[in-house]
Amino acid sequence: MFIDEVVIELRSGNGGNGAATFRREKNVQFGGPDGGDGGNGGNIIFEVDNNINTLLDFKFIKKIEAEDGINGQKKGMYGRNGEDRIIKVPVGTMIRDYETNALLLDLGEYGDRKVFLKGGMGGRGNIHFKSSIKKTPKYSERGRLGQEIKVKMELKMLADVALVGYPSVGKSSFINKVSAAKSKVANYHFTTLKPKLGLVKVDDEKSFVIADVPGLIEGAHEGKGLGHRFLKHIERCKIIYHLVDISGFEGRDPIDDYKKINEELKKYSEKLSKKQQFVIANKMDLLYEGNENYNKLEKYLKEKGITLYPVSVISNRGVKEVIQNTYDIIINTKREELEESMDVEIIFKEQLESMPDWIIELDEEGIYEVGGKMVESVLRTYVFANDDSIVNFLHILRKKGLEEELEKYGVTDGDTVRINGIEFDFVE
Ligand SMILES: Nc1nc2c(ncn2[C@@H]2O[C@H](COP(=O)(O)OP(=O)(O)OP(=O)(O)O)[C@@H](O)[C@H]2O)c(=O)[nH]1
Ligand SMILES: [Mg+2]
Repeated sequence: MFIDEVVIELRSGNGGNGAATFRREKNVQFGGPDGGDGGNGGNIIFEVDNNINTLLDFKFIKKIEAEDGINGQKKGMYGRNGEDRIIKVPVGTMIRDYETNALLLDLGEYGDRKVFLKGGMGGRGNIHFKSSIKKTPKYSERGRLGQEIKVKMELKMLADVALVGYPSVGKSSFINKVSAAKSKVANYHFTTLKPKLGLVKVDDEKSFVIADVPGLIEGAHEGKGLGHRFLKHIERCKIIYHLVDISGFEGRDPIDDYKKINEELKKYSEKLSKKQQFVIANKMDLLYEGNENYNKLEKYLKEKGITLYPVSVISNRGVKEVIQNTYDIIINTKREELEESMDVEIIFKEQLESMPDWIIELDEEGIYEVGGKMVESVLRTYVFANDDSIVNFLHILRKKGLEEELEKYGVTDGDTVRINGIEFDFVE
C-alpha cells in the first residue's frame, strides 16, 4: 500500500475555568476572593517517528483529543494544565483540511515536530479581581475553548531514490541487489506492476530508501504502458537512478532511450525532470568487443557534464560506487514540498469571520448570554489582569455597539447580562 489515507477529528483541550470562591474567615461572612486560575488546555502535537511506516494505527480512530485544563479552585489553587496529545506519524505524512483539502502540515523530514492545535488558555480566578464592580468579585474568567478541526492524513511513499527507465533494463534486479526487497525479475516487459520499496544500508548507521517503479515507455505521460500512474509516487524523491540497457540487446539505442525517458518525465512534470539523475549503464557484461554503445553514451553525457556509471547487476560491477555516491547528496537535499502549506490558524480566523457579530441568548436562569464575533475577537487577544480590565472590556464592547444590540433584542432595565462569565445589570 503506497498511499495511506485516514480521516480524523482533532481537538486541543479547553482551558479550565477560573474559580470564583471566597476565603472563609472567623467573624467575617465573606472573606476576600481566593479563586485560583484554570489550567491551560493540552496541545495537539504531530511528531515524525522513524519506527512507523503506515497510518494503519489511525484507521479505526475517529477522534483524538488533548486533555482539558482543570478548573481553578479555592484557596488560590491553580488548576493543572491539560496534557498534550502527541500524535506519532511516519515521515511523509501530510495533514489536510477535510473541508477544503488545503495542505496544513507537511511532515516530510525525519525529526519533524509541530504544535498543530493550541490548547485554550485557562481562565483567571477571582483572586485577580480584588475590588469588583460588584462588592465581591463573583467574576472569574472562563477558560478559552480549544481548537477543533477535521483533517485528512495522507501518507505518500517517500523514497529517497527512484529507479526509472524502460522495461527490462534491470530496475528490479538492481533493487534486489542493493536491498532486502524481493521484486520480481523476468525477461519480459512490465514484470513490475506496482512500485516497491527497499532499504539500502550504506553502513551500520547510514541508510536510504529506494523505490522500484514500473517501466516507462514512450507516451507514458499520456497513460501508455503502466505509465504515469506511478510517477506521482516518486515526485518527492531526491535522486533518480536512470537505468539504461547499454547492451542494446532489444534493438534500441541507449542514447535514444535516455532522451525518450527524460522526455516522458518532463511531459509528466517539469519538477520531476529537474531532479538530480544518476545515469546508469546496466548490463555492461553483455557488451562485446567493438560495441560502442557505452562510449557513445558516455561522450554524449560528458558534453552535458553528466557522469555515466558503468554497472552490471548480474556480475556485481559498479553497484557499490553508485550507492556510495548517493548518501551525501540525499542528506544534503531537502525534500521537495509539492505545494505550499497553509497555517491552520487561518482556518480558525475564517471561522471567526463567518460568525454573526452578536449572538444573544436567554438562558434558563433568565440571564442574557452574549457571544459572537465581536466578543470572540476581543477575547482572543484581551488579557484580564485586574478589575479595571473588566470595566475596560465592557467599554470596548460598548463602543462596538453592545448596548444597541441588547436593546434590539429586548433587554430592558434591570435584566442581567453575562459575557464570558462577567455578569452585570443592564441599565438603559
Ligand atoms: N546480462 C544481464 N542481464 C541483466 C542484468 N540486469 C538485469 N538483467 C536481466 O534483464 C531482465 C529484466 O530485468 P528486470 O530486473 O526484471 O528489469 P526491470 O527493469 O525491472 O523490468 P520491468 O519491471 O519490466 O520494467 C531479466 O532477465 C534480468 O535477469 C545485467 O546486469 N546483466
Ligand atoms: Mg521490474
